[in-house]
Amino acid sequence: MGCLGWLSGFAQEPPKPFGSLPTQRQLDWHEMEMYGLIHFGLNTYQDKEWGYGDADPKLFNPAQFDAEQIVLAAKAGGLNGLILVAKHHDGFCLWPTKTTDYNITKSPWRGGQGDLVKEFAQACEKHGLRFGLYNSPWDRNNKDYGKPAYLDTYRAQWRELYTGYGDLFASWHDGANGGDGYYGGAKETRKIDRTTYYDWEKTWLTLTRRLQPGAVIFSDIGPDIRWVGNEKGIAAETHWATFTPAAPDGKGQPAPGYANDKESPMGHRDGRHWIPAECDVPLRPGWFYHANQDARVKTRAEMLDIYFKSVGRGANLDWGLAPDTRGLLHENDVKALQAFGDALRQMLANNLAAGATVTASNIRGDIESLYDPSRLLDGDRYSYWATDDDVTTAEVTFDLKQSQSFNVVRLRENIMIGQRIEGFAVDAWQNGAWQEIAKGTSIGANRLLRLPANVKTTKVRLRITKSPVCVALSDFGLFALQE
Ligand code: FUL
Repeated sequence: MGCLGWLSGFAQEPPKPFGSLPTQRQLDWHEMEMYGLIHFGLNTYQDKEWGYGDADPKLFNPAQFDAEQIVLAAKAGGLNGLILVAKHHDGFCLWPTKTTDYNITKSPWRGGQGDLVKEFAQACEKHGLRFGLYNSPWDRNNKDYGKPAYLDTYRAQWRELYTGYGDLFASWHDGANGGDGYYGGAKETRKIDRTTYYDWEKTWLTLTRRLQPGAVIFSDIGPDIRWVGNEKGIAAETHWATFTPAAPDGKGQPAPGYANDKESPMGHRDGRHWIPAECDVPLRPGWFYHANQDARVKTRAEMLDIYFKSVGRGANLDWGLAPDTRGLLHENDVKALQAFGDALRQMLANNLAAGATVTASNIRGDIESLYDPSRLLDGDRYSYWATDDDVTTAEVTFDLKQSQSFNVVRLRENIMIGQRIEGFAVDAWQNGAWQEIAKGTSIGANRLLRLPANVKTTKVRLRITKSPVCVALSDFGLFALQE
Protein backbone atom coordinates (compact mmCIF):
# COMPACT_ATOMS: atom_id res chain seq x y z
CA MET A 1 0.00 0.00 0.00
CA GLY A 2 1.38 3.42 -0.97
CA CYS A 3 1.78 6.34 1.38
CA LEU A 4 -1.59 7.85 0.51
CA GLY A 5 -3.40 4.60 1.08
CA TRP A 6 -1.71 4.29 4.46
CA LEU A 7 -2.72 7.82 5.42
CA SER A 8 -6.27 7.54 4.22
CA GLY A 9 -6.54 4.29 6.12
CA PHE A 10 -6.79 6.36 9.27
CA ALA A 11 -9.58 8.51 7.93
CA GLN A 12 -11.39 5.41 6.77
CA GLU A 13 -12.26 4.00 10.16
CA PRO A 14 -15.80 2.72 9.68
CA PRO A 15 -18.59 4.88 11.06
CA LYS A 16 -19.59 4.06 14.60
CA PRO A 17 -22.79 2.02 14.83
CA PHE A 18 -25.87 4.00 15.81
CA GLY A 19 -28.67 2.88 18.12
CA SER A 20 -29.95 -0.69 18.39
CA LEU A 21 -28.56 -3.10 15.82
CA PRO A 22 -29.89 -6.18 14.03
CA THR A 23 -28.65 -9.70 14.67
CA GLN A 24 -27.54 -11.96 11.83
CA ARG A 25 -30.86 -13.80 11.85
CA GLN A 26 -32.65 -10.48 11.50
CA LEU A 27 -30.39 -9.38 8.64
CA ASP A 28 -31.21 -12.64 6.85
CA TRP A 29 -34.89 -12.00 7.48
CA HIS A 30 -34.69 -8.45 6.06
CA GLU A 31 -33.22 -9.81 2.87
CA MET A 32 -36.27 -12.04 2.37
CA GLU A 33 -38.67 -9.07 2.12
CA MET A 34 -41.68 -11.24 1.28
CA TYR A 35 -43.06 -14.61 2.28
CA GLY A 36 -46.39 -16.36 2.85
CA LEU A 37 -48.48 -17.73 5.71
CA ILE A 38 -50.49 -20.87 4.94
CA HIS A 39 -53.77 -21.49 6.74
CA PHE A 40 -55.12 -24.95 6.00
CA GLY A 41 -56.84 -27.49 8.23
CA LEU A 42 -60.20 -28.54 9.61
CA ASN A 43 -61.42 -24.94 9.32
CA THR A 44 -61.06 -25.23 5.54
CA TYR A 45 -63.70 -27.97 5.58
CA GLN A 46 -66.06 -26.11 7.90
CA ASP A 47 -65.94 -22.73 6.17
CA LYS A 48 -64.67 -21.24 9.44
CA GLU A 49 -61.96 -18.84 10.55
CA TRP A 50 -61.76 -20.07 14.14
CA GLY A 51 -62.60 -23.73 14.80
CA TYR A 52 -64.06 -24.52 18.23
CA GLY A 53 -61.85 -27.58 18.68
CA ASP A 54 -64.56 -30.20 18.36
CA ALA A 55 -64.52 -30.98 14.61
CA ASP A 56 -63.96 -34.59 13.56
CA PRO A 57 -60.45 -35.10 12.12
CA LYS A 58 -62.08 -37.26 9.43
CA LEU A 59 -63.26 -34.05 7.79
CA PHE A 60 -59.71 -33.38 6.68
CA ASN A 61 -59.17 -35.14 3.37
CA PRO A 62 -57.64 -32.95 0.65
CA ALA A 63 -57.82 -35.40 -2.24
CA GLN A 64 -55.58 -33.38 -4.56
CA PHE A 65 -53.20 -31.88 -2.01
CA ASP A 66 -49.99 -30.84 -3.70
CA ALA A 67 -47.48 -28.85 -1.65
CA GLU A 68 -45.47 -28.13 -4.80
CA GLN A 69 -48.44 -26.48 -6.52
CA ILE A 70 -48.72 -24.08 -3.56
CA VAL A 71 -44.99 -23.50 -3.24
CA LEU A 72 -44.62 -22.82 -6.95
CA ALA A 73 -47.52 -20.34 -6.92
CA ALA A 74 -45.87 -18.55 -3.98
CA LYS A 75 -42.56 -18.51 -5.79
CA ALA A 76 -44.19 -17.06 -8.90
CA GLY A 77 -45.50 -14.31 -6.62
CA GLY A 78 -41.96 -13.40 -5.58
CA LEU A 79 -42.26 -14.93 -2.12
CA ASN A 80 -39.03 -16.17 -0.59
CA GLY A 81 -40.42 -18.37 2.14
CA LEU A 82 -43.55 -19.97 3.56
CA ILE A 83 -44.75 -20.23 7.13
CA LEU A 84 -47.19 -23.05 7.69
CA VAL A 85 -49.82 -22.91 10.41
CA ALA A 86 -49.04 -26.35 11.80
CA LYS A 87 -51.71 -25.92 14.47
CA HIS A 88 -54.35 -23.18 14.57
CA HIS A 89 -56.55 -22.27 17.56
CA ASP A 90 -58.71 -25.39 17.02
CA GLY A 91 -55.77 -27.51 18.14
CA PHE A 92 -55.70 -29.83 15.09
CA CYS A 93 -52.07 -30.74 14.36
CA LEU A 94 -51.04 -31.16 10.73
CA TRP A 95 -48.16 -33.44 11.66
CA PRO A 96 -48.17 -36.86 13.38
CA THR A 97 -47.50 -35.45 16.83
CA LYS A 98 -47.17 -37.62 19.90
CA THR A 99 -48.57 -34.84 22.09
CA THR A 100 -52.27 -35.23 21.22
CA ASP A 101 -54.58 -37.55 19.31
CA TYR A 102 -56.12 -34.56 17.65
CA ASN A 103 -53.86 -34.79 14.64
CA ILE A 104 -53.51 -35.74 11.03
CA THR A 105 -53.06 -39.47 11.63
CA LYS A 106 -56.75 -39.58 12.60
CA SER A 107 -57.78 -38.26 9.23
CA PRO A 108 -58.24 -40.39 6.11
CA TRP A 109 -55.69 -38.32 4.17
CA ARG A 110 -52.80 -40.52 2.96
CA GLY A 111 -54.47 -43.37 4.85
CA GLY A 112 -53.59 -41.79 8.19
CA GLN A 113 -49.90 -41.92 7.30
CA GLY A 114 -49.57 -38.33 6.13
CA ASP A 115 -47.39 -35.49 7.43
CA LEU A 116 -48.42 -32.20 5.93
CA VAL A 117 -45.65 -30.26 7.64
CA LYS A 118 -43.09 -32.56 6.06
CA GLU A 119 -44.60 -32.26 2.59
CA PHE A 120 -44.46 -28.45 2.81
CA ALA A 121 -40.95 -28.47 4.23
CA GLN A 122 -39.74 -30.70 1.41
CA ALA A 123 -41.48 -28.73 -1.34
CA CYS A 124 -39.99 -25.49 0.03
CA GLU A 125 -36.54 -26.99 0.11
CA LYS A 126 -36.88 -28.34 -3.42
CA HIS A 127 -37.87 -24.95 -4.82
CA GLY A 128 -35.52 -22.77 -2.80
CA LEU A 129 -37.97 -21.19 -0.36
CA ARG A 130 -37.22 -20.91 3.34
CA PHE A 131 -39.66 -22.57 5.72
CA GLY A 132 -41.20 -21.45 8.98
CA LEU A 133 -43.88 -22.60 11.41
CA TYR A 134 -46.80 -21.20 13.42
CA ASN A 135 -48.09 -23.22 16.35
CA SER A 136 -51.00 -21.47 18.03
CA PRO A 137 -50.56 -21.12 21.79
CA TRP A 138 -54.32 -21.04 22.22
CA ASP A 139 -55.64 -24.60 21.82
CA ARG A 140 -59.42 -24.95 21.94
CA ASN A 141 -59.28 -28.73 21.78
CA ASN A 142 -56.84 -29.55 24.55
CA LYS A 143 -58.39 -30.59 27.86
CA ASP A 144 -55.48 -29.07 29.76
CA TYR A 145 -55.58 -25.66 28.15
CA GLY A 146 -55.31 -23.02 30.85
CA LYS A 147 -53.56 -25.40 33.28
CA PRO A 148 -49.81 -25.86 33.73
CA ALA A 149 -49.95 -29.30 32.06
CA TYR A 150 -50.80 -27.77 28.69
CA LEU A 151 -47.56 -25.84 28.68
CA ASP A 152 -45.59 -29.10 28.67
CA THR A 153 -47.68 -30.25 25.72
CA TYR A 154 -47.22 -26.98 23.89
CA ARG A 155 -43.46 -27.02 24.39
CA ALA A 156 -43.27 -30.66 23.33
CA GLN A 157 -45.06 -29.68 20.13
CA TRP A 158 -42.49 -27.02 19.38
CA ARG A 159 -39.74 -29.50 20.15
CA GLU A 160 -41.16 -31.89 17.54
CA LEU A 161 -41.52 -29.07 15.03
CA TYR A 162 -38.03 -27.74 15.69
CA THR A 163 -36.34 -31.10 15.37
CA GLY A 164 -38.25 -32.81 12.56
CA TYR A 165 -38.35 -30.42 9.63
CA GLY A 166 -34.94 -28.92 8.96
CA ASP A 167 -33.83 -25.33 9.47
CA LEU A 168 -36.64 -22.85 10.00
CA PHE A 169 -36.45 -19.13 9.25
CA ALA A 170 -39.33 -18.15 11.51
CA SER A 171 -41.12 -19.26 14.62
CA TRP A 172 -44.45 -17.48 14.53
CA HIS A 173 -46.60 -16.78 17.59
CA ASP A 174 -49.98 -15.24 17.15
CA GLY A 175 -51.62 -13.19 19.85
CA ALA A 176 -55.18 -14.55 19.96
CA ASN A 177 -55.50 -16.25 23.29
CA GLY A 178 -57.94 -17.77 25.71
CA GLY A 179 -61.71 -17.85 25.52
CA ASP A 180 -64.36 -20.44 24.93
CA GLY A 181 -63.57 -23.81 23.45
CA TYR A 182 -64.21 -27.53 23.45
CA TYR A 183 -61.33 -28.30 25.85
CA GLY A 184 -61.70 -32.07 25.80
CA GLY A 185 -65.46 -31.83 26.13
CA ALA A 186 -65.62 -29.30 28.98
CA LYS A 187 -67.02 -26.71 26.55
CA GLU A 188 -66.32 -23.71 28.68
CA THR A 189 -64.55 -20.39 28.72
CA ARG A 190 -60.99 -20.39 29.98
CA LYS A 191 -59.07 -17.22 30.62
CA ILE A 192 -55.34 -17.12 31.04
CA ASP A 193 -52.97 -14.35 32.03
CA ARG A 194 -51.09 -13.72 28.79
CA THR A 195 -48.21 -12.09 30.56
CA THR A 196 -47.39 -15.08 32.77
CA TYR A 197 -49.11 -18.28 31.61
CA TYR A 198 -46.84 -19.22 28.73
CA ASP A 199 -43.53 -18.21 30.30
CA TRP A 200 -42.37 -17.26 26.81
CA GLU A 201 -38.86 -16.42 27.78
CA LYS A 202 -38.26 -19.98 28.88
CA THR A 203 -39.74 -21.47 25.70
CA TRP A 204 -37.75 -19.18 23.48
CA LEU A 205 -34.49 -19.51 25.35
CA THR A 206 -34.54 -23.22 26.04
CA LEU A 207 -36.15 -24.38 22.80
CA THR A 208 -36.15 -21.89 19.95
CA ARG A 209 -32.71 -20.41 20.34
CA ARG A 210 -31.14 -23.78 21.07
CA LEU A 211 -32.85 -25.87 18.41
CA GLN A 212 -33.39 -23.27 15.68
CA PRO A 213 -30.77 -20.55 16.15
CA GLY A 214 -31.40 -19.13 12.66
CA ALA A 215 -35.15 -18.63 13.18
CA VAL A 216 -36.54 -15.22 14.00
CA ILE A 217 -39.19 -15.23 16.70
CA PHE A 218 -42.29 -13.31 15.66
CA SER A 219 -44.99 -12.11 18.02
CA ASP A 220 -46.95 -8.94 18.74
CA ILE A 221 -43.95 -7.50 20.54
CA GLY A 222 -40.90 -9.41 19.26
CA PRO A 223 -38.34 -10.42 20.50
CA ASP A 224 -37.04 -10.48 16.89
CA ILE A 225 -39.94 -9.33 14.74
CA ARG A 226 -43.01 -7.37 15.83
CA TRP A 227 -46.53 -7.46 14.44
CA VAL A 228 -47.20 -4.24 12.54
CA GLY A 229 -50.46 -3.79 14.46
CA ASN A 230 -53.00 -4.34 11.67
CA GLU A 231 -53.92 -7.12 9.25
CA LYS A 232 -53.93 -4.84 6.23
CA GLY A 233 -50.25 -5.36 5.45
CA ILE A 234 -49.36 -1.72 5.97
CA ALA A 235 -46.52 -0.14 7.95
CA ALA A 236 -46.42 3.57 8.77
CA GLU A 237 -44.74 5.78 6.21
CA THR A 238 -42.05 6.45 8.78
CA HIS A 239 -40.99 3.01 9.95
CA TRP A 240 -38.29 2.52 12.57
CA ALA A 241 -36.98 -1.01 12.89
CA THR A 242 -36.18 -0.12 16.47
CA PHE A 243 -38.85 -0.69 19.10
CA THR A 244 -39.35 -0.86 22.85
CA PRO A 245 -41.97 -3.45 23.77
CA ALA A 246 -44.21 -2.16 26.52
CA ALA A 247 -46.09 -4.01 29.21
CA PRO A 248 -49.89 -3.72 28.95
CA ASP A 249 -50.96 -0.57 30.85
CA GLY A 250 -47.38 -0.25 32.02
CA LYS A 251 -47.76 -3.28 34.33
CA GLY A 252 -45.88 -6.60 34.30
CA GLN A 253 -44.12 -8.02 31.25
CA PRO A 254 -44.55 -7.17 27.59
CA ALA A 255 -46.22 -10.25 26.08
CA PRO A 256 -47.67 -11.61 22.85
CA GLY A 257 -51.37 -10.87 22.92
CA TYR A 258 -50.71 -7.28 23.93
CA ALA A 259 -49.80 -5.57 20.72
CA ASN A 260 -49.12 -1.86 20.72
CA ASP A 261 -51.36 -1.21 17.70
CA LYS A 262 -50.85 2.53 17.86
CA GLU A 263 -47.06 2.66 17.97
CA SER A 264 -46.17 -0.59 16.26
CA PRO A 265 -46.79 0.61 12.68
CA MET A 266 -44.10 3.26 13.19
CA GLY A 267 -41.85 1.80 15.87
CA HIS A 268 -39.72 3.96 18.16
CA ARG A 269 -36.92 6.18 16.93
CA ASP A 270 -34.94 5.44 20.07
CA GLY A 271 -36.27 1.88 20.50
CA ARG A 272 -34.29 -0.27 22.88
CA HIS A 273 -34.11 -3.21 20.48
CA TRP A 274 -33.98 -3.94 16.77
CA ILE A 275 -37.49 -5.39 16.24
CA PRO A 276 -38.70 -4.53 12.73
CA ALA A 277 -42.33 -4.97 11.70
CA GLU A 278 -43.87 -7.79 9.76
CA CYS A 279 -46.97 -6.77 7.81
CA ASP A 280 -49.37 -9.69 7.49
CA VAL A 281 -52.40 -9.64 5.25
CA PRO A 282 -54.48 -12.39 3.68
CA LEU A 283 -54.67 -12.50 -0.12
CA ARG A 284 -58.43 -12.91 0.30
CA PRO A 285 -60.61 -11.38 3.02
CA GLY A 286 -60.18 -14.44 5.29
CA TRP A 287 -57.08 -16.33 6.43
CA PHE A 288 -58.77 -19.67 5.66
CA TYR A 289 -60.39 -20.64 2.38
CA HIS A 290 -64.04 -19.78 1.78
CA ALA A 291 -65.56 -20.57 -1.60
CA ASN A 292 -67.68 -17.43 -1.43
CA GLN A 293 -64.50 -15.34 -1.45
CA ASP A 294 -63.20 -16.75 -4.74
CA ALA A 295 -63.97 -13.49 -6.50
CA ARG A 296 -62.41 -11.38 -3.75
CA VAL A 297 -58.76 -12.24 -4.26
CA LYS A 298 -56.71 -9.04 -4.16
CA THR A 299 -55.94 -7.56 -7.54
CA ARG A 300 -52.46 -6.88 -8.92
CA ALA A 301 -52.97 -3.18 -8.20
CA GLU A 302 -54.05 -3.83 -4.60
CA MET A 303 -51.12 -6.19 -4.07
CA LEU A 304 -48.66 -3.66 -5.43
CA ASP A 305 -50.10 -0.94 -3.23
CA ILE A 306 -49.61 -3.15 -0.16
CA TYR A 307 -46.08 -4.06 -1.28
CA PHE A 308 -45.02 -0.41 -1.50
CA LYS A 309 -46.55 0.28 1.93
CA SER A 310 -44.75 -2.61 3.62
CA VAL A 311 -41.59 -3.77 1.83
CA GLY A 312 -41.28 -0.24 0.50
CA ARG A 313 -41.12 1.08 4.06
CA GLY A 314 -38.46 -1.30 5.32
CA ALA A 315 -40.84 -3.87 6.85
CA ASN A 316 -41.47 -7.37 5.53
CA LEU A 317 -44.67 -8.57 3.92
CA ASP A 318 -46.38 -11.84 4.85
CA TRP A 319 -49.15 -12.87 2.45
CA GLY A 320 -51.85 -15.13 3.87
CA LEU A 321 -52.45 -18.00 1.43
CA ALA A 322 -55.41 -20.34 1.85
CA PRO A 323 -55.45 -23.70 0.05
CA ASP A 324 -58.98 -24.85 -0.82
CA THR A 325 -60.78 -28.09 0.04
CA ARG A 326 -59.00 -29.90 -2.83
CA GLY A 327 -55.70 -29.04 -1.17
CA LEU A 328 -54.66 -26.64 -3.92
CA LEU A 329 -54.39 -22.89 -4.21
CA HIS A 330 -57.43 -21.76 -6.16
CA GLU A 331 -56.82 -20.69 -9.78
CA ASN A 332 -57.70 -17.06 -8.95
CA ASP A 333 -55.04 -16.91 -6.23
CA VAL A 334 -52.49 -18.51 -8.53
CA LYS A 335 -53.22 -15.93 -11.23
CA ALA A 336 -53.03 -13.01 -8.79
CA LEU A 337 -49.67 -14.15 -7.44
CA GLN A 338 -48.28 -14.64 -10.94
CA ALA A 339 -49.38 -11.19 -12.12
CA PHE A 340 -47.98 -9.52 -9.01
CA GLY A 341 -44.69 -11.43 -9.19
CA ASP A 342 -44.33 -10.63 -12.89
CA ALA A 343 -44.80 -6.92 -12.18
CA LEU A 344 -42.10 -6.94 -9.50
CA ARG A 345 -39.66 -8.99 -11.56
CA GLN A 346 -40.12 -6.73 -14.55
CA MET A 347 -39.58 -3.66 -12.37
CA LEU A 348 -36.57 -4.86 -10.41
CA ALA A 349 -34.75 -6.45 -13.36
CA ASN A 350 -33.48 -3.11 -14.55
CA ASN A 351 -31.94 -0.52 -12.26
CA LEU A 352 -31.88 2.49 -14.55
CA ALA A 353 -29.23 4.14 -12.39
CA ALA A 354 -26.85 1.20 -12.84
CA GLY A 355 -24.49 2.79 -15.36
CA ALA A 356 -24.51 6.27 -13.83
CA THR A 357 -21.49 8.34 -12.88
CA VAL A 358 -21.84 9.14 -9.20
CA THR A 359 -20.44 12.12 -7.35
CA ALA A 360 -20.96 13.04 -3.71
CA SER A 361 -20.61 16.29 -1.74
CA ASN A 362 -18.63 14.38 0.90
CA ILE A 363 -16.90 11.02 0.99
CA ARG A 364 -15.56 9.49 4.16
CA GLY A 365 -11.79 9.33 4.02
CA ASP A 366 -11.89 11.11 0.68
CA ILE A 367 -9.02 9.49 -1.25
CA GLU A 368 -9.24 5.88 -2.43
CA SER A 369 -12.17 5.61 -0.14
CA LEU A 370 -13.81 2.38 0.85
CA TYR A 371 -16.95 4.47 1.15
CA ASP A 372 -17.08 5.81 -2.36
CA PRO A 373 -20.63 6.62 -3.61
CA SER A 374 -20.23 4.13 -6.47
CA ARG A 375 -20.97 1.55 -3.73
CA LEU A 376 -24.59 2.67 -4.04
CA LEU A 377 -24.82 0.89 -7.37
CA ASP A 378 -22.98 -2.37 -6.69
CA GLY A 379 -26.10 -4.30 -5.63
CA ASP A 380 -24.59 -5.12 -2.22
CA ARG A 381 -26.75 -4.23 0.80
CA TYR A 382 -23.76 -3.83 3.08
CA SER A 383 -21.14 -2.01 0.99
CA TYR A 384 -21.92 1.66 1.34
CA TRP A 385 -21.30 5.31 0.77
CA ALA A 386 -20.42 7.03 4.02
CA THR A 387 -19.68 10.60 5.00
CA ASP A 388 -17.16 11.90 7.49
CA ASP A 389 -18.23 11.75 11.13
CA ASP A 390 -19.20 15.40 11.33
CA VAL A 391 -21.14 15.43 8.05
CA THR A 392 -24.81 14.62 8.56
CA THR A 393 -26.29 16.28 5.49
CA ALA A 394 -24.92 15.53 2.05
CA GLU A 395 -25.88 14.97 -1.53
CA VAL A 396 -25.11 12.52 -4.30
CA THR A 397 -25.63 13.16 -7.98
CA PHE A 398 -26.24 10.44 -10.54
CA ASP A 399 -25.42 11.35 -14.10
CA LEU A 400 -27.46 8.80 -16.05
CA LYS A 401 -25.63 9.68 -19.32
CA GLN A 402 -28.86 9.33 -21.27
CA SER A 403 -32.47 10.16 -20.65
CA GLN A 404 -34.24 7.58 -18.48
CA SER A 405 -37.87 7.27 -17.50
CA PHE A 406 -38.76 5.86 -14.07
CA ASN A 407 -41.51 5.92 -11.45
CA VAL A 408 -39.89 4.18 -8.46
CA VAL A 409 -36.86 5.23 -6.42
CA ARG A 410 -35.12 2.77 -4.08
CA LEU A 411 -32.87 3.57 -1.12
CA ARG A 412 -31.24 1.30 1.44
CA GLU A 413 -29.04 1.91 4.44
CA ASN A 414 -26.34 -0.42 5.63
CA ILE A 415 -28.43 -1.49 8.60
CA MET A 416 -25.53 -3.48 10.07
CA ILE A 417 -24.54 -0.17 11.63
CA GLY A 418 -28.06 0.93 12.47
CA GLN A 419 -30.95 2.88 11.05
CA ARG A 420 -29.56 6.38 10.82
CA ILE A 421 -31.19 8.69 8.29
CA GLU A 422 -34.24 10.74 9.28
CA GLY A 423 -34.87 12.84 6.19
CA PHE A 424 -34.08 12.85 2.48
CA ALA A 425 -35.27 14.25 -0.83
CA VAL A 426 -34.80 13.29 -4.47
CA ASP A 427 -34.50 15.80 -7.31
CA ALA A 428 -34.59 15.38 -11.08
CA TRP A 429 -32.88 17.68 -13.55
CA GLN A 430 -35.68 19.28 -15.55
CA ASN A 431 -35.37 22.15 -18.02
CA GLY A 432 -32.01 23.26 -16.67
CA ALA A 433 -32.87 23.16 -12.95
CA TRP A 434 -33.34 20.70 -10.09
CA GLN A 435 -36.92 19.80 -9.37
CA GLU A 436 -37.86 17.91 -6.21
CA ILE A 437 -39.72 14.70 -7.14
CA ALA A 438 -39.92 12.85 -3.83
CA LYS A 439 -39.01 13.10 -0.18
CA GLY A 440 -39.24 10.97 2.91
CA THR A 441 -38.08 10.29 6.43
CA SER A 442 -36.92 6.80 7.44
CA ILE A 443 -35.00 4.50 5.07
CA GLY A 444 -33.66 1.45 6.90
CA ALA A 445 -33.42 -1.92 5.16
CA ASN A 446 -35.37 -0.79 2.12
CA ARG A 447 -37.29 2.29 1.02
CA LEU A 448 -39.29 2.45 -2.18
CA LEU A 449 -40.86 5.69 -3.30
CA ARG A 450 -43.56 5.34 -5.88
CA LEU A 451 -43.87 8.49 -7.94
CA PRO A 452 -47.29 9.71 -9.10
CA ALA A 453 -46.11 9.67 -12.73
CA ASN A 454 -43.06 8.71 -14.76
CA VAL A 455 -40.15 11.14 -14.55
CA LYS A 456 -37.88 11.49 -17.56
CA THR A 457 -34.44 12.94 -16.94
CA THR A 458 -30.69 12.61 -17.48
CA LYS A 459 -29.63 13.49 -13.92
CA VAL A 460 -30.91 12.67 -10.46
CA ARG A 461 -29.81 14.06 -7.11
CA LEU A 462 -30.32 12.56 -3.68
CA ARG A 463 -30.15 14.89 -0.69
CA ILE A 464 -29.78 13.53 2.82
CA THR A 465 -31.43 16.31 4.79
CA LYS A 466 -31.44 14.93 8.33
CA SER A 467 -29.41 12.39 10.21
CA PRO A 468 -28.20 12.28 13.83
CA VAL A 469 -24.88 10.78 12.72
CA CYS A 470 -22.88 10.40 9.52
CA VAL A 471 -24.56 8.77 6.52
CA ALA A 472 -24.13 5.07 5.65
CA LEU A 473 -26.25 4.44 2.57
CA SER A 474 -25.86 1.21 0.62
CA ASP A 475 -28.19 1.36 -2.34
CA PHE A 476 -29.78 3.67 -4.85
CA GLY A 477 -32.11 2.48 -7.60
CA LEU A 478 -34.40 3.90 -10.24
CA PHE A 479 -37.02 1.59 -11.68
CA ALA A 480 -39.92 1.68 -14.12
CA LEU A 481 -42.98 -0.18 -12.91
CA GLN A 482 -45.41 -0.89 -15.73
CA GLU A 483 -48.70 0.38 -14.34
C1 FUL B 1 -54.54 -14.18 14.24
C2 FUL B 1 -55.45 -15.40 14.27
O1 FUL B 1 -56.48 -15.25 15.22
C3 FUL B 1 -56.01 -15.55 12.88
O2 FUL B 1 -56.90 -16.63 12.79
C4 FUL B 1 -54.83 -15.74 11.91
O3 FUL B 1 -54.18 -16.94 12.20
C5 FUL B 1 -53.87 -14.56 12.02
C6 FUL B 1 -52.67 -14.69 11.15
O4 FUL B 1 -53.45 -14.41 13.35
O5 FUL B 1 -54.06 -13.87 15.49
